[in-house]
Amino acid sequence: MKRELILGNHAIARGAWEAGVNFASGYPGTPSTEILEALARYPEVDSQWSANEKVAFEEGMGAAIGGLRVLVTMKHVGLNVAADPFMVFPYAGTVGGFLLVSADDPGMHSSQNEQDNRYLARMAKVPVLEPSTAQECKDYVKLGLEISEQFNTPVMLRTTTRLAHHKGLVTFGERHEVPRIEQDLDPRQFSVPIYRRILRPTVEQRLKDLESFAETTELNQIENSGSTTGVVTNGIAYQYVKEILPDADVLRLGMTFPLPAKILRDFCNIHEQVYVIEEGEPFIEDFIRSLGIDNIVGKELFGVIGEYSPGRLGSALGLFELPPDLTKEMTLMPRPPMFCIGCGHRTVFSALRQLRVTVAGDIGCYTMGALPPYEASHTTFNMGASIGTAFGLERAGKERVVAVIGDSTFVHAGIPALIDAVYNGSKITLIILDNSTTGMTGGQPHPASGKALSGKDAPTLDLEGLCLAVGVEHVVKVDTWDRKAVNNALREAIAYKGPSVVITQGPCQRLPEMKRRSLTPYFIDESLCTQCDACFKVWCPAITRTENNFPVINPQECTACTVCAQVCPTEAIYPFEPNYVQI
Ligand SMILES: Cc1ncc(C[n+]2csc(CCOP(=O)(O)OP(=O)(O)O)c2C)c(N)n1
Repeated sequence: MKRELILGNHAIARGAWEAGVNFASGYPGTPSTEILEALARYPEVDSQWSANEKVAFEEGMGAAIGGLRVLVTMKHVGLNVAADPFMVFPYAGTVGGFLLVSADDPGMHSSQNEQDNRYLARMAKVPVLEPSTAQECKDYVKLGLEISEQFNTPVMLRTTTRLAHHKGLVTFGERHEVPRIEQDLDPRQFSVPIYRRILRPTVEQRLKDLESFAETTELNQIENSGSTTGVVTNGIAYQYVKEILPDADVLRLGMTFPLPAKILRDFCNIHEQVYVIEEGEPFIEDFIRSLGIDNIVGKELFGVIGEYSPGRLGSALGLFELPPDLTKEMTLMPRPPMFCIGCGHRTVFSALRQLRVTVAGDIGCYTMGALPPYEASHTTFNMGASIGTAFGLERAGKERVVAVIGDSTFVHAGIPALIDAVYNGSKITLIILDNSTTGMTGGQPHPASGKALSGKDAPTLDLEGLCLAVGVEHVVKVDTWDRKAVNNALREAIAYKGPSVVITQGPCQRLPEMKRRSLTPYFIDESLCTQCDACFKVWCPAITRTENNFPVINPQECTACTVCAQVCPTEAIYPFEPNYVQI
């Protein structure tokens, strides 16, 4: 059998393919995105990006009660969006296997919060599997789907950033086609609350059955070397434990909900001291304490905030000193996060800064509008929150309130809020930054980009038509690189008597097919340059200085967005050479 060193996320995709998954849906979000991107390469699986996580979950739920094997992926906060169906689905139960991948992000590498979704699973009474290696990322997909079918329940596969993005050796297997399970849809199982009441005891019985299963499943394993020290661990932390405490006895929990009370009791009883080493919240630890066991050490030593690492755990245990923080010794150029070269969001935030309006921001690359040099976006909470927050700020008496949202985020969660703003008589201005992609997560297509996950053409949502259809009377589209047009459009929209929308258009310059806006980069003619530094205030990383203090544009990086040329008072910036072609 072939063995390869692959990403945890790619192993999950491989596991889904091998396990005969027929349908997969999700919404991009770090650290989950690569799963569906990899799965899309297998033609046997019908894989798609959905408009948001709730829709992805519901589509998966429909496919699973229709008898297919299903994988649904999302980052941890995505499950907040999908929480409504997630809490209800277990009552009806599934027909085909349904596996939800919840990718949590301890350390908030790319997230708005730290959130341990095992609590959401416990609330929904859904079993949780937690792989520790790339091989298990693959194998647990099949096991999870089998548990799902055996107990008729959705199952959560919980990963964390380091597990999702680490590489490990994985042995590949063949795909096993799983025939669709034929079952008529009985309204008594799948509809109205009156029937749900009848189903309620089933949920409790299933949980009891799963508790018994947790005591016997091979997902939970003890590695015994006769030590007096025991470690209870899970997920990626298991790999760290093996590195820093190679001689300790280890109880590795591959199933963390429901937890095996008897196994935990016995393990803690036979060890003098037990460390509970789990990234995130004290989920396992609190359960052990609830059993009346007190010879355990956990969060008070290892901490609850951020990611674990062998260094962090080893120094907490006093096994070694962490080396001094080398970065503190080095003088690095301060480099705050920046818009990419040629990014069309730049003009919008310079205009907003000048207009001195109140701006409710959202989640995407444009979140950086809150940072220097712009500092023109005042709030960021969760996806889609800009419009509702702007509405509330207006109700609280703020004038000239603007909401800024990306196209993917607008489709994800902005549309109902815009409908509401119109319905409730708001006069906010909404800016939709239409770069034809989900930029922040690496450029995934969405319903307004005209492409599907497969790369094939798809119907393109008409953003302008949609805004007009929900009742916004003032809707304007502008070229996002045209500074004057952006400024004028914003001024007019903000002055408009009712709600208004400005759609700033220009594709993300990081999209492979959009790499350069034109093949001719721009150039600064020193004979015309007065060193006024106006071009520097565009804050484009492609513009640096020569030894003689003249600004200079790196032709390899310039995307010919033209914004610096537009601000130059002496017209010293123009295309390098009419027929220039980059080599
Ligand atoms: C509920 C939720 N799902 C997914 C994400 C991950 N995520 C962060 S920003 C973003 C969308 C970015 O796309 P867009 O709004 O079009 O802005 P762009 O980055 O392209 O400027 C996504 C999917 C998240 N933070 N929260």
